[in-house]
Formats: sequence, structure tokens, C-alpha cells
Amino acid sequence: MNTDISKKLFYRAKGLMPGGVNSPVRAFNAVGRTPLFIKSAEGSRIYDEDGNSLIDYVCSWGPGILGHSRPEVIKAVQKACEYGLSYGAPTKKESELAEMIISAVPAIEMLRMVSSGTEAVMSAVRAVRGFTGRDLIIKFTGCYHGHSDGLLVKSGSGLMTNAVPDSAGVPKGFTDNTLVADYNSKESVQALFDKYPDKIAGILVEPVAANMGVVPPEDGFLKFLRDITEKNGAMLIFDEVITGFRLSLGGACQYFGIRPDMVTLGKIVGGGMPLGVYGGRREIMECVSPLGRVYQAGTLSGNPIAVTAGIETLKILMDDTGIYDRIDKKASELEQALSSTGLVRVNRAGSLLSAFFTKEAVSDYKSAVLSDTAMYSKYFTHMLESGIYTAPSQFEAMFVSDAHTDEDIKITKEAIISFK
Ligand code: KE4
Repeated sequence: MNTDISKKLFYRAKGLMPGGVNSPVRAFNAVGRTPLFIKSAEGSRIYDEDGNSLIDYVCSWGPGILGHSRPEVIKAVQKACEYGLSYGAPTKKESELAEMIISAVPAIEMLRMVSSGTEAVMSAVRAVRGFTGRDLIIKFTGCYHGHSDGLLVKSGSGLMTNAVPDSAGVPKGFTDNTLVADYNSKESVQALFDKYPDKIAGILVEPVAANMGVVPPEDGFLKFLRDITEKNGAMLIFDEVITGFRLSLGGACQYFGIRPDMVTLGKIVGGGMPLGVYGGRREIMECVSPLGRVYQAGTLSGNPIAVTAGIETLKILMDDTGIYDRIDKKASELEQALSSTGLVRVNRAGSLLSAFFTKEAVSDYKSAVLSDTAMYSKYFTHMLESGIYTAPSQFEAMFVSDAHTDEDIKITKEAIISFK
């Protein structure tokens, strides 16, 4: 495929932005290629500057559950723009979106809107620390919760892709209150509570880990986290930036039947516009300024354009919950095709899936990093040359949308089984 224009644009961008990108994984370092510069996207496809048309399974890293440029969302956003882009003042639309989220996610009794998943998680952790008066937070190796200093510890996503799980520039003191356990390891969590009795403010977890590739929770793991936090006066925070409105309308809370104390959202909730949400038990959220002493603020928080995109996206999901069965079925077909190659172990949760180039089961960071990333890179290139745009990293997820047609799935399956 011809990527001459992308190559020229990448050369120009590299002189302007670190690695030529505004988020590391986009640089394609892990797959040893020039990234495609995207010109437009519609439905299940993205179109690059060289005129290549590709079936897209990145879906902007998750927001695109409806596919790209869903007409109802675009029209509503265009209309909203006529009324101004941001006021820095409350609007009724924010209450409309908040009511929709609260009705879909009962664990959220009160919420605050911000502009990214990073902001949502950073703020949720601060609220939980403020509410409990405790400092220690447990996260899991290989999970990624955005780039706030205290959480850049043994992280997944782009840090794992670049094999640098801890970031430079984060003073040790900033991570002293971050404890790390192993995903799916009850023992590692129990050991931390035994070591730090009455000091742990909360556990922060991706209810389906999707930043070391997709790693679902083993049976009983989330229930264990719910029980041990309740027993120890700690809070359970579900980071649902990826799983929220993805696994079901009620996200992982509904999918697994677990009620955490706090939930963070991003991606789908903004319909592809910059919007994050943190929320949970009313008594925790009432600690947040201006009601309480946990400070958090944001110029563009809840801005009318992002909120409009979120409202329209959630309206479609709420009016047609059959979408979840449809995208799960499509993802299951891809899982079967991938497994039939005999080359990979596939992990899937609903419409989220990853193909690991390893013979062993992948249930945590240690088993995920055993994957053959060179083989993944070859697979990525094979798929790209076959017109399929999948995650440019072994340690990211594949996202299926409602815009992926049966024909798209057929083409994708053919590309998968032709990989040798
Ligand atoms: P943002 O700040 O990127 O909106 O959200 C951070 C975040 C928080 N929590 C979870 C579970 C997340 O997956 C993310 C961000 N996800 C990555 C993809 N794995 C975003 C893509 C990127 O970093 O370029």
C-alpha cells in the first residue's frame, strides 16, 4: 500500500511533536512502520492521506462503539456549535447527560465531568483519599489509568508497548503511596492489606484489563476485591474508561454484577469528544469542591459540545441495547478465526479482544509480556496490507463497533486466516 504522503507528513510532524504524535502508541514504534495520517473516518472505515481505506478496529481506542461519524451525533454536534463552543458556566445539557449516566450506572449516585480519562481517574483517587483520610492506593501491574504522576507505576498501554512501565520525571515521593499488586492474584492483594492495615484508601482496577492486551478477571476476582475493600474500610474504584458503555449499558458493573464505590468513565461517554467522568457514592462525591475540600476543576469540563456528543451517543445505546449482542457476536467470530490459526491465545470480553502471540494462557502482566512482539508486528503489517487497521501494539485491545458489517468481518477473517 502506498503511504508516501503519510511518510512526508510524519517527517514534518517529528520536527514539531515528540515522536511526531500527540500520544505515544500512535507512533507505530512497536510495529516498525510509519504511522498512517488519517484524513477522515466513516462507519467502520478510516481513510488516510494516501487514499487508503481500511477497516478500523482501533475505533479511536474505544470511543467508536457506533463506528465513525454516526450521522445523529454529527448533526447534533454541528447544531450545538451554532450556540457556542464553551461557556465556563453550567448548562442544562450537563444535567441531562448526568441523569443518563446515573440511570445506566447505579453505582454512580453523583458525578463530576472532566475532559479526559486521566483527569477522571486522578480525581477519583483524590476523592477517595479525601473521603477516607488514607493515602495508599493499590493498582495492578499492567493496568493503565492515564498519565497522572502517582499512577505511572508498572503501567500498561504505551508504557508497556515501549517496555518502560515507570515514567521518568516522576519523583519517587509521588509514587510512594501507590502499591502494586498482580492482576488476578488475590494473594498479592491480601498481602498488601496485611502489611498496611487501615492505611489503604482504595483499590483502583480495570474490571477487564485492556492495557496489557485484554485480560479478563478470573472468576471471583472482582468479588474478592469488593469483599476485601469492604472488610478493610477501603474503597473500590472501577476504572471503566474502556469498559464503560462498552461491555454493556451499565459497563462492567452490570456485566459482572459488582457495585464499586467509585466509577471512572471516558471514551464512549463523550462519543469521541474530550469527556471523562468520575462518580460514585454520594457521600464520597460530596467531599468534592465546592461542597467539600477535595479540589478539582477544569475550564472545559462538561462543555456543551462534548456533552452533546455524549448525550447523542448514549441515546442511541439506550434506545438499542441489542447493539451489545451484535458487537459481541462479531467479536466472537473474530476470536474464532484468530484461534483457528493456532498461532495465538485470544482473550475476549464482549467486543474487546486481543490476540497474544504466545502458547500460554495470558492472565496477568507476567504472562502477557511473554508474547512474541516481533510476530505481532508481522501480523500487524499483514493485516494493514490486507486493509485492516488493528492496534499497533501487542498490548492494546481490538475494538468492534456496530458499524462493522458482516462483509467487514468476512474480509477480516480472511485476512486473519491467511496470516502465516
Ligand atoms: P485518557 O486520558 O487517554 O482519555 O484516558 C486514560 C485512561 C484511563 N483508564 C484506562 C483504563 C485507559 O485505557 C485510559 C487510556 N487508554 C489508552 C489506550 N489503552 C488511550 C490511548 C492512548 O493513550 O493513546
